[in-house]
Amino acid sequence: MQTLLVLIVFCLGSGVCINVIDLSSSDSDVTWTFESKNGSITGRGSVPGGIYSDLQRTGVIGDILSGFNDVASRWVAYDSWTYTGRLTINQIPDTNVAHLVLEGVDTVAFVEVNGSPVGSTNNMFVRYVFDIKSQLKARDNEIRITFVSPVEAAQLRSEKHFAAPECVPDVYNGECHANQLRKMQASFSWDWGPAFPSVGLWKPVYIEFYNSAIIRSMTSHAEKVGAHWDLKIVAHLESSRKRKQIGGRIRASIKVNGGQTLTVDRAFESTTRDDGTSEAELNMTISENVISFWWPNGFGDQPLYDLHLRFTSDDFKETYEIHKQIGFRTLEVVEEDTSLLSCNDTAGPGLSFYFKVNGYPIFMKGSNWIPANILPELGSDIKTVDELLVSAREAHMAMLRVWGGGVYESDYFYQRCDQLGILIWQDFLFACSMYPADEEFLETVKVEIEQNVINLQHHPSIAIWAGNNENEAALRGNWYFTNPQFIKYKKEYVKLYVDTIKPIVEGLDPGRRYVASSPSNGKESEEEGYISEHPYDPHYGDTHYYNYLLDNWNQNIYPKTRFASEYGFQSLPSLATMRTATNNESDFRVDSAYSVHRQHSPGGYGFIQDQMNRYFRLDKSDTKYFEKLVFYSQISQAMAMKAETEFYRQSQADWYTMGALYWQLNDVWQAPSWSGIEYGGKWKMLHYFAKSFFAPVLVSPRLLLTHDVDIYLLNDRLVPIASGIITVDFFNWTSTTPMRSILIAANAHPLSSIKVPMSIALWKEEINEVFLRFSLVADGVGSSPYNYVFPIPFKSVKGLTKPNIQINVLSNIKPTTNGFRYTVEITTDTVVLFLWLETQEPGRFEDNGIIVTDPRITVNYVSNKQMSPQDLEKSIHYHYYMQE
Ligand code: BMA
Repeated sequence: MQTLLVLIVFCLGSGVCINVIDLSSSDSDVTWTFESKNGSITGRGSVPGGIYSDLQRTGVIGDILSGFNDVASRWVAYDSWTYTGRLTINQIPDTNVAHLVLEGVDTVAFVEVNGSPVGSTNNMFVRYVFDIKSQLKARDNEIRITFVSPVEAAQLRSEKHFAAPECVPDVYNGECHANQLRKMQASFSWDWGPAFPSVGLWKPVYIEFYNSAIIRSMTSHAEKVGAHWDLKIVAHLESSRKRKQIGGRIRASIKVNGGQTLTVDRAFESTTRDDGTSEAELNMTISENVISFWWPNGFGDQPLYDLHLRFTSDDFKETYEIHKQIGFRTLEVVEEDTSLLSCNDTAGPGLSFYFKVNGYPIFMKGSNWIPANILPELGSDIKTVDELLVSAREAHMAMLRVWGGGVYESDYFYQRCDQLGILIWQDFLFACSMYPADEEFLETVKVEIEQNVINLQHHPSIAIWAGNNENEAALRGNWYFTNPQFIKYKKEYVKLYVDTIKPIVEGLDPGRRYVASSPSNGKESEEEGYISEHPYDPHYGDTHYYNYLLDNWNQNIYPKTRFASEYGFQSLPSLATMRTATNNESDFRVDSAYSVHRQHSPGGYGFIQDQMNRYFRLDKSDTKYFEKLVFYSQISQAMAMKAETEFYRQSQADWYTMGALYWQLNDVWQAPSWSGIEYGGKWKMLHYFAKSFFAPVLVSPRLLLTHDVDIYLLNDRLVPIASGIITVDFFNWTSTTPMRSILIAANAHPLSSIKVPMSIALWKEEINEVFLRFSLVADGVGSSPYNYVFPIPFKSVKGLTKPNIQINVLSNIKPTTNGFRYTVEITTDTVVLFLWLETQEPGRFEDNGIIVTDPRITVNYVSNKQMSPQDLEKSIHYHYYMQE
């Protein structure tokens, strides 16, 4: 059914306004349908949307994340699909320009309006703008977008422009040659995710009508000069291709502290490029007295300032206005001779690699972000993005790396990062592959980089750009047997990341560092022609480190690095999360076809089991083997990441390591992976542990191979720790009363890791029976989590006994901003290892996987549901580690 379309008048302020017709399927004035190539499958389509979600919604395929449905529904990706939008425009606005704007087309498609071709697309990260003035007609109109199968398109391009690898490993159940398409690379499968090579209009679609020009986007550069900020604002204007000149008045206004609004306004006239674009620049000088600094999470607030930009054209007096929130902070990536570091004389030769924010060197704590959903149209879901980012903030993270195999995230994502103080290490979207560098490919990449840098540049959260994920390392390391063609691939690498991408980024965003790859040796890679001899050189840049063969809880295995931008270990998701993918109890075995299907990391379960067997004893014939494996795998992962992360934080003291971003924050399906948060949002033990191992103030021990224990005091704050007292309690396994305690005086400079000048020698005779607990009391330090040393594996300790645990929910329910906080009291008569609390009720415990060493502790439980303490108490069940 077609209805008469409503024009949205798009402008603020005075003057003639711009008309926009929104073509989202949620708008009742347009109907979208999809159709398979031979017409046998049709249905109502969604825009923004995609073919998998449409087929799922219309019941043609089942839940795509259930069972083996990724493979069972692969036919979808082999077919060609057409999306048709029908709309009735009663009266077409009589304007010079009528543009069809497709914010995101996934990926290779032909676009027709009323039967006439208007253009084609080949890059899902590009906004396409097509002139449809001569195609539109009064009343009924039809927009048709015909998608080529992405699998076929990739194959076809690969025949002409092959770039290694041949394909992903078989265990991924994936598709080949994702590198040929400018499409989310992980949509062809990854070692943590299924292949859903989708097609569709994954972002908004609309028609714009105007006469002169619009402001498509805005970039802003704030530089601190003496007692003021120099703010340069660039309006990126767009008009029709036919227009040669744009002229009018451009005005910027910003609301600063004290409610004052500052405004600049000027006349402007410029010649457009062939594509109808042009820029207008405005400068403002703002006193530092009316601006507050934006800080990363944990170091201060995140004040944001409303910036309005308005363009009024001379000829038609049309007005167009956009609005962004900006923040004021200085940020530089410091790569300087480490032998000259004033704060450290043990960093060895080479260059530092750290982020200096507002003049302070900040150790970056965080993780790596993969898309929030395997279907790109769902990855921007506000609730999911919000929960993940708030979870990151709660775990004291100040940086996330948006990894190169995903997408440029939604505007909402970056706005939330601005608000939450989460800095973004933004990869460009090339990952784990060689890439072609033919003309067609480079042309579309240019547009992609330009549009996305312009779109993201104003966010205070964006900290650094990186050309790709691991491609320098892959070429140097011959991952895909490219050595015989090393020179060819190196040439293409340089052509893409250095000759093409780098100048665009640096031209549009001169203030931010662009590194060609992550990991790389930063400046040193540049000196070595971008493919350095040893991309993992600990003396330079960032590193990625994975080792599944050694004992991951042993801090002595970890390598030095200036900045750890990836490291990780897998675990299984909880049974509750797995049950959203299968109800078949026989699937819950490591060797079931289902479990094998979900594990994409070759040898993955073996590595998890090896790690687990080092510390726990678990008999394969145990009737609860799988359930325990899930639990132990989460403990193993949490403890491994704790060991490694604290190693890096400690290493600020010697090697001047200045970052720890573990792999990976989130998940796209219910499967074993490196994530700390399961698909659906449930925190694994790792994420709870991150709250502690990333705590701003932490006593962090290192157990050496000699059984000596070094102690570090980590102070991730802008103020010192003065007159601190570290308490080391010696426990045996049978009691919550320490056998003896040692007190050590310790101080720490702001933003430092200090090795306490006293280590503890554990006697060989006692290591089977004792463990150590570390805590800190210091003026001005509100809280610092307990920390522990467990000298030998849990399976071998002597004296661990079954605890008597009582759970009691207190009656003091406190309202919070979006729910209620309940206090759960836990009492025990002895030490409890990894106490894991669960309830079916909605909400989250604020702490979990707890090492209980006090006879009474309390844990908060936060829920949006109001219930009686008794009901909550009854719903709580728990488990913990007990020797077999
Ligand atoms: C890294 C990442 C991903 C991968 C992860 C785990 O190197 O860049 O490509 O998922 O390792 O293997």
